[in-house]
Formats: sequence, structure tokens, C-alpha cells
Amino acid sequence: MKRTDVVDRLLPKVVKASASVEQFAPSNIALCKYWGKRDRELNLPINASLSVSLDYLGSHTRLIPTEGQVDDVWLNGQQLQPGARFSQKVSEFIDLFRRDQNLYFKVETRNNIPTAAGLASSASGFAALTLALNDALALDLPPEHLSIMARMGSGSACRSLFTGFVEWRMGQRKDGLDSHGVQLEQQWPGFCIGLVEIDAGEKATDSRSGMQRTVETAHLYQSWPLQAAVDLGKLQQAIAERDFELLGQTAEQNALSMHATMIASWPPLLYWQPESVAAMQKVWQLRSQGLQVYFTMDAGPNLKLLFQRADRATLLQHFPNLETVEPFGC
Ligand code: 2P0
Repeated sequence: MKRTDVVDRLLPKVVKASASVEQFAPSNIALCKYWGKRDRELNLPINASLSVSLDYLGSHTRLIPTEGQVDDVWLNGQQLQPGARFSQKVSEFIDLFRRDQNLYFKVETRNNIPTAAGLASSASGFAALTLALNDALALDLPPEHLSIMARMGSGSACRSLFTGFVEWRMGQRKDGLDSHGVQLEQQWPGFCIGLVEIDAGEKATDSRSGMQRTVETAHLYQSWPLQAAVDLGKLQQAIAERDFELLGQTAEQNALSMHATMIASWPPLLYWQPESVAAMQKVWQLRSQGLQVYFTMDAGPNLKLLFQRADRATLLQHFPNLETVEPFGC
């Protein structure tokens, strides 16, 4: 099925641009990861995932209707060439909304997180762009439909439409209309995420090709859907019971299991740097001393630490440059 077939079911045929708009969407960190697609055109996942949104860290996107015949795309204050990869991705995504009409925009995106460093700026970017297009074209789409549209830009973007804990239901339908983010009702004040930046540079293999390579070449990947399903259940329980140890253990094992499938791909995919391993060992050492700290990692060398507010000061002594976020406040 094509993305345009899905759009036919969600959007009116004729849309028109109104005023300039600006929207924000948070980045999100998965505690149970999305890794592998059953449909690459629609970004439909092989497994359900669960994330937490990062409050103020994310993407601000402004859309200004223009008279031009191409979109004019700016990223972090820099104008991009129309042929640049990011520009093309943005324009192709806007094509889904403008359909056959001559509606072009100046698109200004600012990320307050390092771009393409495994900190999921594509998730917040496509979510913010979806929200901005919804406003600019006065579409008034419900949250599930916004999430479905954002997913077609980048899978993990479907979780960035919501705050707090978010489950991405994998769905069963071929058109993906049942595959979108759902906000969990539970809050967890004092739940903290710390970003350990090992390397903010562009990664050599993006998630899209990384997950395809894993699905196609790693026999170990066969065990992943089961691991993810079991972990999702444990995380739901941990969140419902505010069981931090269960949450941390499950998230860390889930991330390492995903990385195991990456390493077992061919050619091998190792996103870690020596400093990533050193940081993991530091976390394990702190834990052996009784500190409740866990980590998760995405398709990059950086670690995201999971801990509780009471341990923040101690943790900062060991990770002095830690940027911490409290998605639910104190
Ligand atoms: C996640 N990642 O659940 C996982 C863990 C990276 C590792 O979602 O191809 O940029 O656009 O659907 O969403 C990153 O993958 O990939 C991602 P596409 P996306 O956060």
C-alpha cells in the first residue's frame, strides 16, 4: 500500500494554506525500542514500543506560506539546498499534505538537541512538522491521525505527538490505521533522564538502513519480537506500580538486546565508541555500590541514564556534564 492511499483516508482532497504557524514537539527516548519494519513504505513496525517524551527538548518548526514553487527549508538557522537530503525528506513529507495543490512553505526547524546523534531529532522534527501542517492547513486532525501521519515521516515520530509515557501500538492492519502512539495515563514525578553525550557527530549508518540491515542479515533478530513483547509488558507493569528497578532493568536489557541484533548483522553494526563502553561500565559499577541508575541507548554512541530525582546530585558527581530532564516534574 502507498502512503498516498493512507492519506486519501485521512485528509480532505482540497486543502488551503492559511497563516504562518509555529509548533513544538518533544524528542522521545524509547524504553522498549522500535527496531525493524514490516512495511517500509508506511513505517509499520515489527514490534510495539514504549517511550517517554523529553519535555522541553525537541524541535520548534515554523511554516510560512510562500509564493515559490519549491519549499525553502532551514535547519538550525541555515538555509539548505533543495537537493539536500533533509530538504528532500521534508518536501516529500509536505507532499503528503499538499497533495496536488501549489502550496509551498518556508520551513524553519530548530532542534535544541544534537541533530542525528542518536537523540531522535527526526522524531521531534516530523512530529512538530505534522502539528504545524495541521495548523497551517486548518485540518483539525484527531491525535491518532496526527500520529499516523507523523509515523509516515519517521516511525518514532508517532510517539512524539504526546507527552509522558507513550506506547506505539504496532497494529495489524495493512494500511496502518491502527499503528499509532497512545499516551499512557500514568505520571511519574521525580523520574529523570540524563543525556551522556559521547559524540554529537553524524552517525555513519542511519536508523532506517541500520534496521533494514539487521532484519535482513541477523539470524539473532528472530528473537527480537518476543523480547520486545515481554519487555513491553514488564514496562507497563513497572509504570503502573512505580517499580523503578523493574523499569530500569527492563529498559537496559531491551536496549542491549537491540544492540546485540545490530552487532550480529552483516556487515556488523556497532554504534558504540570506546567511551560508550566506559560509561556503561561506570553505570554498572555505581549500581553495584547501590545507586539505582540504568541506561538505554539508541542507534548512536550516546547513553541516556534513567534514575530518580533523589539520586541526581550523586550522579552528577560521576557524570558532571549530564543534561537532565524530568518529564513529569518533581
Ligand atoms: C526507537 N530508534 O524506538 C528506536 C531505537 C532508534 C533505535 O526509532 O526509518 O528514525 O524514520 O522509521 O524512527 C529511530 O528510527 O526510523 C528509532 P524511521 P526512526 O527510538
